[in-house]
Amino acid sequence: MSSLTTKVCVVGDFAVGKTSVVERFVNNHFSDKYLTTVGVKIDTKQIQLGRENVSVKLIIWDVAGAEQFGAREFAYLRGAAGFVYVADGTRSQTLTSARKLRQQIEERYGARPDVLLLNKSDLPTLWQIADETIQSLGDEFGKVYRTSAKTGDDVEAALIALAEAIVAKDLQR
Ligand code: G3D
Ligand code: MG
Repeated sequence: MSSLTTKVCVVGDFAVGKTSVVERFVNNHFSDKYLTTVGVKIDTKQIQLGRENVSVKLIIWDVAGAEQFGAREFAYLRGAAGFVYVADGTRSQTLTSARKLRQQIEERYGARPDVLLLNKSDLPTLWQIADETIQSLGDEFGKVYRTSAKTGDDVEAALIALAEAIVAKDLQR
């Protein structure tokens, strides 16, 4: 078994659920009492990828939301091996923000493995993103998941998919 430590950054608009998704993944817990993250919050989580027989320590940077990243936010992203883009499925403009951010980040740091989380899937009656849109997003982002930090749905699957993509890229070098 080989091991690897890797930095991933979680980015997206205000209140899409970035901090909640990380809390769910790291501590398997959901709380609706978060304060807006100031600047950046860093957590770590060790996972085993059975297929690749690799142990991965993810260092997860939860970067506070902004539609347009400034110099400080971009500095936080330096050295990231992969990105978790988060949008709120009940607010379609947050998907536009995630796509813009992805473009900006790619221009600056080059292409990196990524996943898109359309979060708050536990709120189907408020959902604003059509299935066809979700399918076409698969051409843009590495993988797309409908997640819920509240129920835990697909949060772990999404983060594991990202870790697998990072490991696959690492093994190519
Ligand atoms: P952010 O870190 O992207 O800014 P937060 O977002 O994790 O702080 O979440 C913003 C709000 O969305 C919080 O509610 C949080 O409880 C809620 N939220 C996050 N993920 C989900 C989810 O999957 N489902 C539902 N229903 N709500 C979610 P408040 O009320 O504290 O603003
Ligand atoms: Mg936050």
